[in-house]
Amino acid sequence: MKFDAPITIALSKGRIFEQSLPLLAHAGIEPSDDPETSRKLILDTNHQQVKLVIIRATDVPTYVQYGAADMGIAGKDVLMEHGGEGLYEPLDLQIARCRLMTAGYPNTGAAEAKGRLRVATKYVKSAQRFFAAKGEQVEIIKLYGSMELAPIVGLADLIVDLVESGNTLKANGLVPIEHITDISSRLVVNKASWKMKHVLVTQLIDAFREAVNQSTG
Ligand code: PRT
Ligand code: MG
Repeated sequence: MKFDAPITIALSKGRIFEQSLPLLAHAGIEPSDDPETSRKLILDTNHQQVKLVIIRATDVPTYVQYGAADMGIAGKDVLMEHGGEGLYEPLDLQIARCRLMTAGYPNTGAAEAKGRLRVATKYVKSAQRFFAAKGEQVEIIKLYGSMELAPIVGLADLIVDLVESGNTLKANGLVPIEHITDISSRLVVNKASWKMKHVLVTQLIDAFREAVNQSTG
C-alpha cells in the first residue's frame, strides 16, 4: 500500500484547539503536547503522518493558502476577511459558534439623524459588505481588538463584532443591534495538497465529517 506524504494541520490555541480535540480524536489524532502549556509551535501527534502547527487564528488561511500547512481550522469570520483565495472549504465543523453582529448603545440614532455613522471593527470587509447591501453609507474604522471600547470613548457609533453570550457587550453598556451572519469554524484545505495528498486528505475529511454528524445528531 502506498502512503501519501505527511500532512500538517494549522489551528489556533484557545477555543478552536479545545473544540477541535474531539474531531481530531475521531480521526485517530491525539496531540503530544498541550499548546496552552507548551511553547512548541509544531506539535507531533500519535498519528505518524499528521503534525499540528499552532498559530494566530487570523494567520490560518494564509498558511494554508501558501501550502505552509496542508489543512487548517478557521472561523468563518476570519475566512470572510481573508477572501478564501487558494483554499477549499469542504466542511463546516460546527465548532466555536457565535454570531457576527452590529452593536452599540441602545437607541443609536438612525443614519439620517446623525449623518454618516462611524463603525469600528476588525471585520472591515464583512462590515463594508453588510452596510453596502443595505444601501447605507458608513465610515469604517479598522481596529485590531477591544471594539467594545469604541462607542464608549466616542470613536464610533457602532461596532461590528462577534457575540456569543452577549456578556461582553452588556458589561460595557452596549446592546446587539443587527444580526449579520452566523459564524462557525470551517475545515480548509490547500488546493495543491488536495490533489497531491488526496488519499490522506480525503480520509481526514471523512473522519471529521462523521464526527460532526455524530455530535450534531
Ligand atoms: O484572541 P486572539 O487575539 O489571539 O485571536 P482571536 O480572537 O482571533 O482568536 P480566538 O481564539 O479568540 O477566536 C478564534 C475564533 O473563535 C474566532 O475567529 C471565531 O470564529 C470564534 N469565536 C467564537 C469567537 C467567539 N466565539 C467569541 N465570543 N471569537 C471571539 N469571541 C470574542 C468576541 O470577539 C468578543 O470579544 O468574545 C467576546 C464576546 O463573547 P460573549 O460571550 O461575551 O458574547
Ligand atoms: Mg480572542
